[in-house]
Amino acid sequence: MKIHVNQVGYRTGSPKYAMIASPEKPQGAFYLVNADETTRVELTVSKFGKDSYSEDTLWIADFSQVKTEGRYFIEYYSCNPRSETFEISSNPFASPLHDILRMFYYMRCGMELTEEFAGPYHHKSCHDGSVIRYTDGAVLPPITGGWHDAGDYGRYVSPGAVAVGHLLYAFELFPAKCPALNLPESGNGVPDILNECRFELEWLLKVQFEDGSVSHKLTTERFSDFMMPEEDTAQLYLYQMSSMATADFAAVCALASRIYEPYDVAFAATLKEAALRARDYLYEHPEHTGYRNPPGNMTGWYGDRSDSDERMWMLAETYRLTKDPKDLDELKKLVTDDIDKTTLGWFLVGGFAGLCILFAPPELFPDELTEKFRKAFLERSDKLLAISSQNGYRMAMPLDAFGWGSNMTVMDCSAALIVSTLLSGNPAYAIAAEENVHYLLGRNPLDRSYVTGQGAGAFKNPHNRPTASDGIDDPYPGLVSGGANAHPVDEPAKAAIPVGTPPLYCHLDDIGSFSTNEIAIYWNSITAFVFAYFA
Ligand code: 9MR
Ligand code: ZN
Repeated sequence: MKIHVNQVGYRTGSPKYAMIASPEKPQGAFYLVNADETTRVELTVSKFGKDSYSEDTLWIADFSQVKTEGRYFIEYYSCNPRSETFEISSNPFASPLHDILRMFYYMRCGMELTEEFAGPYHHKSCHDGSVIRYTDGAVLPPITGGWHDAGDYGRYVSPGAVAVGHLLYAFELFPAKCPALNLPESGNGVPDILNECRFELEWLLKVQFEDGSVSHKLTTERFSDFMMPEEDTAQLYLYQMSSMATADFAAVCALASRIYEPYDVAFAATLKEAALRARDYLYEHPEHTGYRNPPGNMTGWYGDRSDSDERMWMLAETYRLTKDPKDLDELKKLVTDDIDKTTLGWFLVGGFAGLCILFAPPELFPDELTEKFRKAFLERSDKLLAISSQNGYRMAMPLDAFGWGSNMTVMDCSAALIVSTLLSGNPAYAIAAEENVHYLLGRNPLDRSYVTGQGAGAFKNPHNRPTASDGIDDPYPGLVSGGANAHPVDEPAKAAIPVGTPPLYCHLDDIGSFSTNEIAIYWNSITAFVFAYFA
């Protein structure tokens, strides 16, 4: 028997469940015990039965009625087994949110991370050599700044734009929740989440070409071996444009222009000018220009089948910024019945258009357009509510969605549910979103918290080059793992996880497992969006 809990904590006022996996009906009672073992409350336990996501036979213990703050664990039959300990408190998610947001500082490229801010993870400046422009072979001066994408040291435009998009919308919708981060810029009068996003935005501005189009990525030809970033001195290439990168760039620069306007008028103007140049390029080039790695280039592909959703996000943001009627006309044409309107992913970005339109000042966008997005969020969320009530771990996430980076999908489902609560006032959606947070923080068959440093079972071996090379046992705090992947492609995971393993068991905390245990900026950023709502 195993008792699975969120190992960080539950909010005082929220429903609180522990999942008990046991092939047989438990004969004894379950108790919620406070950590100094002075109080014990017997819990009501009900049978769930066989869970399709894990194939575990589950019982669910309900301790929603306990509202006294403190540290607790759940115990079976006055002896064993015990769950990990956790907190019940008004805001258990503030500490993980801080670390999840501060992760971006550790990902900064092209500047020294000093001991003052990076502690033991300090390292020298990196990736600051000259750059070859792939299209014509020209040698360019260093293009520094931006965040390393993930466990590799590439810098890719669409993933970077999407990560900034998550963070800026977290700031716009939940400003009071965004904490101070102790950054080199802290104390300059600008909220730290904006200080951190600016580091990426300044880099994005450097990879726009003269004609307004935007490079797809700036990387070496192939992934480096495990080494510190400053040791990776292979030649950097600024690769060719893609329409996906150009549209994501235009969208996030237009969004950022409106967000930074109250803090720095000149920066806002620069962002606006860059956004409109990228938009105008795309007006002149209506065809989808996909990205393919040229011969010899083996770094991340980040391909996309369609750029319609990226153009839709761009036009929503540029229209909101400039009120140019042409943008609205073109936007309306793109908002078809079929286009995705709710996803905040790296290749489906329709949800960002949704956030832009749904939370704009009233009357800016026509009602019938707003209504299409509202309906899409509510319909998706109703499906997720039904799914969550039908599986034992209460995952508000489809069973077939456990691929590479599934924790992003888990958090994306939560984000859609949160938006639906904001739109409808119905708390049921946010409650389902919170069940996914419990999964992320350890309430799963592996007892694994997918955020480093958060919870007794937190994963420790992210596929992350500095973690492999810095000689420090603990990884950076606040990293979100890619998560369970029912179709792993790396050797360690393929060896450890037999084909047909139930999705919730398909994770390996191994530094070599890039398809289940890598880290990425946009996995952290969407998690930050969700945690900013609950914190
Ligand atoms: O996050 C990406 C995931 O959705 C894809 O399935 C996977 C394979 O194409 O690539 C992931 O992105 C990786 C990128 O290509 C390179 N940097 C590391 C990213 C995270 O694994
Ligand atoms: Zn670097």
